Amino acid sequence: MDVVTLGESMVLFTPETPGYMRYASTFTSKIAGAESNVAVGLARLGHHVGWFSRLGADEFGKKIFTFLRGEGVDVSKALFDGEAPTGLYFKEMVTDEEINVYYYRGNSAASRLSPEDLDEAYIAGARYLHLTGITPALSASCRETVFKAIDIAKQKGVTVVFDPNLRRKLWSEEEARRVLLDIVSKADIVLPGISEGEFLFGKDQPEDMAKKFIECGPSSVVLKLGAEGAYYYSKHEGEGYVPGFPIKRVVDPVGAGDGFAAGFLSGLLERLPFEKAVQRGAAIGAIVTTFSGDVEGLPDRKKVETFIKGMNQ
Ligand code: KDG
Repeated sequence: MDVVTLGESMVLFTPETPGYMRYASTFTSKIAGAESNVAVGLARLGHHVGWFSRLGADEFGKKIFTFLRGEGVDVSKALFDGEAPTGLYFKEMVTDEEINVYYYRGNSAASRLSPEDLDEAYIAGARYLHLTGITPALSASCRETVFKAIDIAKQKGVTVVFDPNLRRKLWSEEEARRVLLDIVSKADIVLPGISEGEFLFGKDQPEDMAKKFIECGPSSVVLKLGAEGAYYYSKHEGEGYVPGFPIKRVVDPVGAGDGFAAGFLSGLLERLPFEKAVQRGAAIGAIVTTFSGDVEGLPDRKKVETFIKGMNQ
């Protein structure tokens, strides 16, 4: 495997009409979950990627499994749990500016993921282990799973890539800060958004904030700056700003960070210069915002290359 990732995937329901969900009568169902979004993004770019989690042994679990397998993600390590349901998530597009998410994932099958579910050889066989800060927020056993996966990766020389993906609805600020910083200190590469950096370290300029991340332990940090692009700092690859890609209209920003992670990781896998890997991340993040749904806009190689070329002309 090029990349192995783990974490909860859910069925996503979106009302077919804008406005408050209480007035919606028809919903579209899609697939979501930060880690599987990244996996789909990498698979579409032609990489070998494995994702695992616990899914409910129910129709929604089967829907997620089938979808991810159809996208070319290796799901051979995914587990079906007969004791708990697949988590659900609703995305309410009230207006272009107001988007709300509602989770129905407490005690879901994925929240029962535990360290015993980890296949050491599977993780050890990957070049990168991708993790997010969503999984440790789900339950104590999920948190232990994340730390055990990091231990395995570190013992086996697998590079740990961590996206803090702060989800305030899932845990208290204090706990989130403590656990996310602990994971940052163990990761090799971190991909925070600027607001996550502010949450962890307080308001700062990107250069100073990046230094604070590096002082915690990682060798590289890529700070996502939204429409402004990204700032990266790497002990071995230098530093710099990568401009954002202007787009006409943001349709749905959810999933842009996962697209960024997929693009960036694919650049590293292809041994592109670090700056070019960040640029590919920024390009895919931008493309994703122009589609409704968390994975629908993830591009194939031709599309992202054309997009980057078009913007650089
Ligand atoms: O990054 C997008 C994810 O937030 C979305 O797909 C759902 O995993 C999800 C979550 O926990 O919010």
